[in-house]
Amino acid sequence: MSRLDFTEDEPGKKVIMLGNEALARGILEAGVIVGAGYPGTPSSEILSTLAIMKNFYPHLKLEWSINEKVGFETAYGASMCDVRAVACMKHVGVNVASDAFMTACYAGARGGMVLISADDPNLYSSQNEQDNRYFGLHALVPVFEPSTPQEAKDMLKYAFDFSEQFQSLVLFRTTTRLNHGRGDVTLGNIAQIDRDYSFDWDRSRWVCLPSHSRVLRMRLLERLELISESADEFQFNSLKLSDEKINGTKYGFVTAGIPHGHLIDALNYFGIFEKVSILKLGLVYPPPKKLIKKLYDNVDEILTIEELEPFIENILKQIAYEEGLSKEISIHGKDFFPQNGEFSAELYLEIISDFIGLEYKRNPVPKKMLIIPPRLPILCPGCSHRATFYAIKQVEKKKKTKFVNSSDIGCYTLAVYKPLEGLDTEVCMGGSIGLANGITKVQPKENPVLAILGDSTFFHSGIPALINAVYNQNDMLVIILDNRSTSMTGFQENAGTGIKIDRTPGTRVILEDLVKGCGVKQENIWIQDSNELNELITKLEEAVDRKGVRVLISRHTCSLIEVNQMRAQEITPPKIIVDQEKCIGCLICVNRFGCPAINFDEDLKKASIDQNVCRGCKVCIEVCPQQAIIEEL
Ligand SMILES: Cc1ncc(C[n+]2csc(CCOP(=O)(O)OP(=O)(O)O)c2C)c(N)n1
Repeated sequence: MSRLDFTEDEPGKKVIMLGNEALARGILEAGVIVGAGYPGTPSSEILSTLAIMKNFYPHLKLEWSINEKVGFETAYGASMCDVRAVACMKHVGVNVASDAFMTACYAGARGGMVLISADDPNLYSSQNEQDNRYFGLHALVPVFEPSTPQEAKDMLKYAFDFSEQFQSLVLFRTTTRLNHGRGDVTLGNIAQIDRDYSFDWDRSRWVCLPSHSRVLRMRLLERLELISESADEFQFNSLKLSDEKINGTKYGFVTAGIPHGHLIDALNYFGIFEKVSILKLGLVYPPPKKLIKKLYDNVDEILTIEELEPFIENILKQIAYEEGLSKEISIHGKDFFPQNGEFSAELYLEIISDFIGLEYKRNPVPKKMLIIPPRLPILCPGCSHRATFYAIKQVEKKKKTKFVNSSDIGCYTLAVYKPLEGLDTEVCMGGSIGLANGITKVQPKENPVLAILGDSTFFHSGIPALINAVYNQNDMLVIILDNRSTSMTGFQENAGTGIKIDRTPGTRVILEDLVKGCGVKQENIWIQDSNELNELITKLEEAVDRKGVRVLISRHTCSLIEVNQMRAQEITPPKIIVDQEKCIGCLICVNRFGCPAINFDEDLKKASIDQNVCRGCKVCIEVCPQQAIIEEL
């Protein structure tokens, strides 16, 4: 395997890196051994980059864990053995890990331990836009936030030293722009940590029963106090003071993370960078009180710029109150910047000009700008999920009823849009079966309740909800869309494929055995290839009619993976065409099935198949009532 730049052992070399690659590099340079987590945008490339690095640094022990709680615990178990360890996840993953995190913070870290939370302002690929800095406040754990890929690497490397120095966990918050942006990064030394790793048999520390945890909580508070006292010296905090006034007022700004770079650009745009004071935080919690007081002493008005919640703003206001300064200094934040979304460069110019009272005219939109029409996200051509949702619709129609389709998070969530409109709920991973437990208790029986989720999601958090359904006799039909992949987040392997993160074989977990193990009766389990549409409809009908907890595994490899496998084996996919003689222009294939490979000629009133898009799944052959869609042999 050829080396990629981010794997080089060449300190001083400058490399352009994705933020997540820079984070992985920071982990490598810190001498971390164990890395675990669960995929989720925008965090996924951190562990997968480490998996590439493992080819050259075999000391790395990595895994895709089954969910974020297990990922966090895997890393924390390693920390108990004095090993440096990292857990990586997206912001909502921290909700899943929080049960472990909220108590692990008491005993703290032995080997340096960092939890990376990749937050997603603007919900580019998430179900909410929660601000996970509050998890640090909640758990009394320090929160770091970097502004650039270089800083992300350096700050993360330092986070492991810091964690060991204070025996504290560190919550490392990034946002999508940092994770998925690129920048220059200067490579550093790759630390080799020479220690006798082994478990520390200290029950008073690791057994968190009440009598121990009362003591541990006092230690946690003492630890936070020590960190607070050192926060002013934190090497990634900086204070730039200016004595100049603008229109008779001395202005100060406080930022952290991505907003810092945007602020500098905006100040330079107005030519006022030298005229304002700026406090940049790398450690956003606990706050550096002396630096903050210095800023208060130097300015009249402060604007805090942070994406999502007024986290820093509230801390600043609290300190001003404690210092008796709340009437003398005005601290702004969410009265200027929104509490939602990601801030555009334009927004900084508008708001900063408004805050200071500067002239600013919005840049006119160029007349010849390319306007891209808004398009809904759609399932891929050949996606087996389309076949399953189409089959569900057919059974619904046959039975002249409406199902409650309690669903989940994965590629299949896109089936919410026309023409499939196959989802009625989607809240959080595993929520499909969880919600169905409640819906089925009260919904009239003429509306069968379906819980529809993917294979990775079932492994992640569907299992307890299924056991709950069996135990409590909550009638439902669970449909597991087994495409043998965690496709939505980048085709990561999972327990069902049995391939580990470094692509070596692990032990495969057989989905149907698992379902049976959850207590579902053998006669209530069906397995069907999703792309064999007519058989799928037959089995679905049977499963809908049955009572109790039933599970149908609709199985077909993700079409993107399948097409790549075919290419690798130089297999040409079947060529599917429309027999123009037989096509009557009924539009069922377009308006009800909705595969993007099928086109319709409005003049000829005939369908056709775009061979550049079609993946040869053949499902549309069974969709066409005229038998006009055929395989060209
Ligand atoms: C708690 C949590 N962790 C991670 C994610 C990110 N995520 C969204 S869908 C998904 C998995 C989808 O895999 P699967 O269920 O197999 O469906 P597929 O996309 O393959 O159809 C993940 C990891 C999330 N939304 N919530």
